[in-house]
Amino acid sequence: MIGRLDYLAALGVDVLWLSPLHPTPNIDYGYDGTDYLAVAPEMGTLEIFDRLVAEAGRRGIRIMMDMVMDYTSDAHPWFVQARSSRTSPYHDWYIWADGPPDRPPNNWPAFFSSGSAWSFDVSTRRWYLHYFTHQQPELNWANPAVRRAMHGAMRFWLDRGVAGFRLDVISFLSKPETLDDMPAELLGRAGRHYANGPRLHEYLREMRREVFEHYPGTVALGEGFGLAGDQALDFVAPERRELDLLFLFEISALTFAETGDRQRPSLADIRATLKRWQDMLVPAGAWPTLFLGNHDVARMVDRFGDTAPEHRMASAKLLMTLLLTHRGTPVLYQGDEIGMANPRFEHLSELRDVAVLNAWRKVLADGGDTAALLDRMNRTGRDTGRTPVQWSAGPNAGFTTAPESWIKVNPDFRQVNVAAQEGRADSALEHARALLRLRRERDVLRRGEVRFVDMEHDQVFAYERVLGDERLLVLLNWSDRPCRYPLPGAVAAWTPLPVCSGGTPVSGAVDLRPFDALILEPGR
Ligand code: TEU
Repeated sequence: MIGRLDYLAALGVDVLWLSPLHPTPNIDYGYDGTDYLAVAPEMGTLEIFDRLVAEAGRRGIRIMMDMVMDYTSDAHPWFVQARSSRTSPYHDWYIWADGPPDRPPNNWPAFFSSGSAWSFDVSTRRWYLHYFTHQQPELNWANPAVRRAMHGAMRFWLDRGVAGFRLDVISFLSKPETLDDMPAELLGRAGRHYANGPRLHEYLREMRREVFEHYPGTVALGEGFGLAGDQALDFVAPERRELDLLFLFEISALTFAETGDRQRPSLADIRATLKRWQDMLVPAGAWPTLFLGNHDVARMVDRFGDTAPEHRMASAKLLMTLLLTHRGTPVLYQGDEIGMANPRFEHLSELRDVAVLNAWRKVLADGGDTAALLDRMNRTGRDTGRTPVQWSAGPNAGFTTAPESWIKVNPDFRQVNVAAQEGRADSALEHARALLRLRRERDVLRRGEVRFVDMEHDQVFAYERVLGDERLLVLLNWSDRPCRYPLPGAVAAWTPLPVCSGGTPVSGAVDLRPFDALILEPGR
């Protein structure tokens, strides 16, 4: 990572969000940690971590950790002690329930095809709760000792100079009021039942008081999994004194059909959701968080763009233009800046996500269709977004000098990689760099009001950014069809900024090619 900081500085990012780096059995991509105050040996040491923070700081980049406080690994010493006996002082650090060993306490399901959210522990002869795999037991945040330990862990890393935290499934910390069965209609959307428990805001306000308030300038970015957008202000309105930023999943959810398979979201839905966030958050002094990709979903160019060879890079640049010209804090996902796309996995054994391995086991046990599972995982599986960043056309795309990487490198790395795009003006990489530079130079892109100048057009997303007398018009032809788009008449002439090479101005309009992204300012 230290060796790649110059690349990130040249890209122009401000904060580097690291996936969990604590010691872990690696059941779930490192989210299942066994020591909050240490670095996994395969990742480095605390001393190396301190060097990373210092080296990043020298380049104007701050480090954000991913704090997983909803649960621990079942190999965490706390859980090992908790399950050693009902009288262990750590027993109440987790969520237990009594009942016969052949019937879980209720119908709650676990994510990742892990069956029931309860597992029976033979040593204590009690059930314990886990929203994810059975190796990820839920912490009992009603226990003040758990909260104190978590606050201590956060202060430990803040004292080492981190910028703050991405707070994993922060919406799940407070458990439902009762252990009653959840309504059948929620079984496929259990996150709704697990999120926003009765004491959640109490815990977040206490976290702000006990931790963040003592570290000015740090950031609490919550993962609002299972939250509805209209609950956002309860978390990020300044007067709530809870979180600074919140990942809302409404746009991400547009790419999932009811069946859970993938669907192409409509421009109308994306536009309406972005407008709702602006209208809801900004007048209340809150702030949107913009993202299209992360480590839990397929690549953004597959989900929101078009991977046909003639459209892939144009659509990748269009998506990056949206992220970097809309109002809010943009969170970019590694590799999206060069237009990385889903690989094609040829066999289930190439996949690493525990959710897939559990589903595979289930399909085999039920005599189901593994080919159908593979096909679906190639569209929606989390592994599709986790293949190594493609640095070069060299072995393993320059990601590792090991004989092979932990997960397959997308075979297109020989054509799509950082080295091949460095310095090429029309590349996705240089486009992202130029947009980040523009964003630094133009306050209107950071703070300006968003005006949705056209809520009807079925292929062009048009919006303005306005701050005082600064004004930019953004036109995104979010389709594989060309379009002549009329320019707003209020301005005598519009001048395209060089950062986007698309579009051909014609009198009073502009001809947009498929996936052209254009930024214009009033003519000089
Ligand atoms: O994700 C929340 C979560 O449950 C998602 O993985 C969700 O199930 C997925 O996006 C479905 O599309 C966080 C982390 O980002 C994820 O990597 C972890 O696996 C999960 O929590 C448990 O910590």
